[in-house]
Amino acid sequence: MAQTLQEQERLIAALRPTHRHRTLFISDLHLGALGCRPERILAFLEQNDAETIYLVGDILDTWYPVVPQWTDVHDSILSLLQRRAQAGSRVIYLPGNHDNALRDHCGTHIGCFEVTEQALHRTADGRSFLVLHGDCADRRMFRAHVWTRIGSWMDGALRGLDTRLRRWGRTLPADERSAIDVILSWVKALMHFGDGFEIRLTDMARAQGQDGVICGHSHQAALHSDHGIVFANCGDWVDSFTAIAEDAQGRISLLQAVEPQRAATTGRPVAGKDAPGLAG
Ligand SMILES: [Mn+2]
Repeated sequence: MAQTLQEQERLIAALRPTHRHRTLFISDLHLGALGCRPERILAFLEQNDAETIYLVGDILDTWYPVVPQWTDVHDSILSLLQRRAQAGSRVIYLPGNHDNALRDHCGTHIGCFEVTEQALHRTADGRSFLVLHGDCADRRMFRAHVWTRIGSWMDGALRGLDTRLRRWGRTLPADERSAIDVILSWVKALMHFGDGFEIRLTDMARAQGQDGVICGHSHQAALHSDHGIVFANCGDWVDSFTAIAEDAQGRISLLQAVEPQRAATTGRPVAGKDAPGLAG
C-alpha cells in the first residue's frame, strides 16, 4: 500500500533519531486504555533510541474493561520497537499489573523482545540497578488483582465521561487536562501516598546489594537518593510523559517530553546524576 507523506516522514525520522542513549527506561504507556496518548509516545520514541530499551511494565493494558482503544498509531509504536530490536537494540519487556498476562512468558521471547519479571542493569560507570515494574511493592491491601480491575473500570468510566463532556462542551483543546484527568492522577497519587512504595523498593534493591532501583507503576516520575540508594521512577505516558535515560558515561537522567504544540517532542533532562542530592 502506498505510504502517505506523513508516514514517510515518520519513517525517516525514526531511522534518524535525534537522541541516542545508552539505555532508555519507559513504563506505563497503557496502550489500549482510554487515557493513553499514542501520538506523544510515538513522537518520543521516534526521536529517542538506545542500545538497550527497558519496557518497565503496563505497556499494554490488557485489563481494560471496555473495548480496547487501538489505532494505527498503537500499531506503529509496537512496530517501531520491533524495528529497533531488529536493528540491534536489546528490548526487554518487564510485565506489570495491567499486562500481567505476559508474566506467563517470563524467561522467553515474544518476537524480538526478551520478557522477564525483573532485570539487573549495569551502567557504563559500573553501578548495578534492579529494574522492575514495582507492583510487588504495593501496600498489601492493593496487591490483589481485583484492585487493578476496579481501577481500570473506574478509569475507563471516568475517561469515557470526560470524552463525552469534551464533545458536548468543546471547551478544552484535546491535549489539555480536564478536571477528571486531574482527579484520576490524584487518586493514583493517593494510592501511593507517602514514601512507603519507594522505601519498599529501595529496601528490596539494597538487600540484593544493588546501587539503586528503576521502576514505574505509581505514575510519579522521580530520580533521587533520599533512601540511601538511587530511586528512579519512569513516570507514565498518561499524565507525566517522562522516561529515564542513561548516557554513554553512565549518568542517569529523567527526561520530560516537550509538549507537541511547543516543539518537536524530543525529551529534555529535568534531573540528572549531577542534580543536588543525587548519589553517584
Ligand atoms: Mn502498574
